[in-house]
Amino acid sequence: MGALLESIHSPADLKRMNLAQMTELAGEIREFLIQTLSKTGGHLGPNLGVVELTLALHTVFNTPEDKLLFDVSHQAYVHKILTGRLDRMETIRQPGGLNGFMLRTESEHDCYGAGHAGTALSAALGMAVARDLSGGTEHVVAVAGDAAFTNGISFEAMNNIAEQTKRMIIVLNDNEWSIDRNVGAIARYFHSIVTNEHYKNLHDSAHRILERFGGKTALTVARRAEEAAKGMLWPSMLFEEFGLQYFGPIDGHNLPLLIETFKFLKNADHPVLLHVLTQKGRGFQPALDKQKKFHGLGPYDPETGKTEPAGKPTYAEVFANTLVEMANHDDRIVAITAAMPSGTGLDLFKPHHPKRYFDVGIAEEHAVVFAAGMATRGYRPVCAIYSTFLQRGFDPIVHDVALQKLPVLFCMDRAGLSGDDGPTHHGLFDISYLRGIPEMVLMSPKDEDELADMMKTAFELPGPSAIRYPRGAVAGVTRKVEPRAIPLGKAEVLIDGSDVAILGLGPMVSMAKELAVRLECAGYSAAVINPRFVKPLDRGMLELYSRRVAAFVTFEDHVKMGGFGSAVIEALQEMGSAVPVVRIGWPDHFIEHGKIEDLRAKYGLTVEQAQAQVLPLLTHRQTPTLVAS
Ligand SMILES: Cc1ncc(C[n+]2csc(CCOP(=O)(O)OP(=O)(O)O)c2C)c(N)n1
Repeated sequence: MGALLESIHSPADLKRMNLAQMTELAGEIREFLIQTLSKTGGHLGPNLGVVELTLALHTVFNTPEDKLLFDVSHQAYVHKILTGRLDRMETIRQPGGLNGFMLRTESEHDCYGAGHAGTALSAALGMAVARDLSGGTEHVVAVAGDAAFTNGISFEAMNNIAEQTKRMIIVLNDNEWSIDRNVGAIARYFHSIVTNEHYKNLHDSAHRILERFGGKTALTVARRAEEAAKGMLWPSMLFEEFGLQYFGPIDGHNLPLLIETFKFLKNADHPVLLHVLTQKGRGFQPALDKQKKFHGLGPYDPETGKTEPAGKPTYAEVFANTLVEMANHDDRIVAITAAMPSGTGLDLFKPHHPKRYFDVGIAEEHAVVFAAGMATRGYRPVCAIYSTFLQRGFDPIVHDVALQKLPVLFCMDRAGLSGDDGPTHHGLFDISYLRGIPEMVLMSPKDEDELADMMKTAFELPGPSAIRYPRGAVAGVTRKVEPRAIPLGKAEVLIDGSDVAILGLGPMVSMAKELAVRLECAGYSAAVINPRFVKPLDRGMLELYSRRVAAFVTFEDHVKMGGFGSAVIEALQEMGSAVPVVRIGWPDHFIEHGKIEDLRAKYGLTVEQAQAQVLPLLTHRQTPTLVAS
C-alpha cells in the first residue's frame, strides 16, 4: 500500500494534502483497488472511474455533517477508503466484512444505503427539505451515474427538486456505460453534449489553463463552462427546464478542476447539476478493454485481468438459449430486459432476434407496463428481471398484467439468496409478492431441463406467469431434445413414502432428497416431492399425503413468511388437515451478505435443522425393528 494512502484514516487526513499529494494518492488508491478486488471481487470498473471525483468531494465537503449520497452505491469504495474503512477493505463482500454498498449501519459517513438504482436524487431531496425545515446549513450532494437517469424515480425527483429546495447539488457521473452500454434517448442526449465541438474546445483550453496555472483559474473555467454550456446548441437544456442549473460537462479526472468547481457550486443558491465525464475502469487496461466484465466480477488476475474459466452453464444461459429456440418457432415471443442484458442472459438472445429484443434501461416498472402493452397486441413478452429488481414492478404486475389477464412471462433470475451482494440483492420476497395475485402462475424448476419445460408451459397459458430460478450454475442434468409442457399445477413425486412428505422447491429438492436418505436410515418412509408450482399448488398431492404422513417438510430459498411453506399450510388448513408442516426457509429478518453455505448454516436452512425439527413429529411412526435395534 502506498505511503499516502496508508496515512488516510478520515477525510481530515485528505484535507491536509496538497494537490500533488492528492494526485499521487489517486494513483495509490487505484493500485490498491486493483490488487484488493483481485482477491475479493467487486465493482472494480465503476470505482476506478470515480477516484478523483470522490477525492474532490471529500476535499470540499465535510461528511458526516454534509450529506453525500451515491446512487446504487456500488461506486462508493473510494468513499469507504477515505472515511475510515481502509483497513477493512480487504474484507469487502466477505463474510462478516464490509458491505459492497453504502450502509447506514456501517459508518456515520454513509448517510443513505442503496443497492437498487434511481434512489439518490429523491433521498437527497428528502434530506435537503428536512434540512430546510429544521434550519440546518449542511450541504446535500447526490452522485448518480448516467444510467441512473434512465430510471423513472430520478425523473420524478427532478420534477420536484426546484419546487422544494434551493440548495442541493447533483453530480451526473457520465461514463456512457450502465453495466452494458447505456441506452435510450437520455444516453443519446448526454452523448450529444459530450461530442459537441464547442465543449471539446472548451475542454482543451480548460486543460491548458489548468496545466499552466494549477487550480487558480479553475473558477473562471467553471464560469466559462457555464456560459458556454448555455450558449450551446440547445437553448433550453433539459436540466434547466427542470429548474436545475446545469454546469459542465467537465473532465471528471481533473482533480483541481473538480475541486474548484465544487467550491464554486457549494455557494449556489439554487439546485445545481454538475455533469462530469469519467472513464469506467480508468488506470487498468483490462477493465478499459472489457467495460462490461469489469463492472462487477469475482476474483481476477491483477496483472492480466483474467478470471477462472466458467464451468457449467448458468441458469441465465439456459434460459436465454431456450428462449432463442422457442422464438425461432414463435414470432410472438419478445424479450425485455431492464438494463441487465448480460446478467439475465438476454445478450445471447439479441443477435438471433434483434428486432424482438428490448433493453429499456433501468426501468423495471416501465418494462412491465411495456410488456403488458405488447401482450394486448398478441405478442408473448418475456420480462427477464432479477427477483430483487422485479420488486419495482409489483404494481404494474397487479394492475396492468394480471388484472387484464395478459400473458406476460416473468423470468426471475437470482431468486434466492444472492450471497456476497447482500440484502439489497437477495431475491427472497418474490413468492410472497406474487402468490397473492389472482391469475398468476408461479413455478420454480428443480433443474435446467425443467426450466425449459416451464417456459414451454408458460407460453401455452392464457394469462401471466413467473418462473424463479437461482443465480449461478445449473444442476448439470441431461436435457430432453424438446421441452415438454407440464400439466398446470402438477407436482412431481420423485420418491413415494408414507411417514413424511418432503417438498423441496426448485433446486432445494436436493436438500429434500438428502433429508429423505437420513430419515430412511432412521427407519422412516419419506416421500420426496418436487412441487414445481407454488401457484396453483397441487392440492390433490397434498390431500393424498395429508391422509398418509405424520408431517410435511418444505424447503425454500425464500423468506418463510408468505412463502411456499406458508402456501402449503394455508392449503392444508383449508382442507381441514392438521398434519404439521416443518418449514425451512429464511427468517423474518434482512439477511446480511456472505457465502451462501455459511448463511444457510447460520439461519438454519440445513438438512440437519430440518431433521431435528421433524424427528420429534415422527417418533410414533418408528418401526418396532428399528426401535429394538
Ligand atoms: C433497480 C435496479 N435495477 C438494476 C440494477 C443493476 N445495476 C447495478 S449498477 C447498474 C448500472 C449503473 O450504471 P450507472 O448508474 O451509470 O453507474 P456506473 O456503474 O456506470 O458508474 C445496474 C443496471 C440495480 N442496481 N437496480
